[in-house]
Amino acid sequence: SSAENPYERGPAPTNSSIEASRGTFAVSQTTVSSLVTGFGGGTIYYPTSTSSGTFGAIAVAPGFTAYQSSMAWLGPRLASQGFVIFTIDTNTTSDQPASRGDQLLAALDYLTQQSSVRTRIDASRLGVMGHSMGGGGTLEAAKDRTSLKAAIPLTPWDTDKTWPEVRTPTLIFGADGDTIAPAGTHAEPFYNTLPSSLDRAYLRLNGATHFTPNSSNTTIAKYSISWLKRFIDNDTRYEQFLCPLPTASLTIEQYRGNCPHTS
Ligand code: 9J3
Ligand code: ZN
Repeated sequence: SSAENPYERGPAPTNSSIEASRGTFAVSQTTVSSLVTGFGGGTIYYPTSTSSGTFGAIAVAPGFTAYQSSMAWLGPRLASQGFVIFTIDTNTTSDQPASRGDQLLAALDYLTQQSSVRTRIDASRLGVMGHSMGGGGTLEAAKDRTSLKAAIPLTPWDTDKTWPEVRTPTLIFGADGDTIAPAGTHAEPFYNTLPSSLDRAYLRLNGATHFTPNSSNTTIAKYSISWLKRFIDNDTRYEQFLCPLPTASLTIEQYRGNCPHTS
């Protein structure tokens, strides 16, 4: 890590390093029992080596009727870039977004205070991600805990359409073909109602559905890695992938955001 930024981890990034199926850190994993309180257990993916210092950590929630397995691809993909990733199950698969938000925060507390990897984590650098109702839960968690450093809702669903309370840098993914949480009534108003002064971005996936975030996806991965590196690690080496704003492509129908970033 550099003298300028004690939180940067791993080598200088390139477009191919953020598109790769794995980063440079070997990853181990450990299971958390469903008998814990506050959430439904899960799997922690973490860099195996302890020689690079502590890491930022992110809890990841699934959508309605779904399990941690639906988000499992993000575990090794993100942890191998230098994060501790906790994919969780919810108490019940029908829990609503506000409950999923509380469960994401309970999972982060478990991770930093009780888990077997707690000494590997920097408890001041935490984030949340989630799919669909778990994406709504991601916004709910950020609203409830403004100290979070990054939030990434993936094709989010919530009955609350307005998020002016959020203070956490937030990257929202929508999908052009989403008929369950249509971007025009979920992801887009969620983005539009975040404070305009906030570091925020909206990426509308092209040729995608509500369930695109449930399988390995390079566009989701590369911009999630960049967002987490930029705002959890304060790693400005990744600013090049976020600013100037990405242009439309085969996989990006639209990208909106503020640029340059303020935090
Ligand atoms: O995948 C999701 O969490 C979908 C949200 C949904 O189906 O809401 C309808 C009740
Ligand atoms: Zn609201």
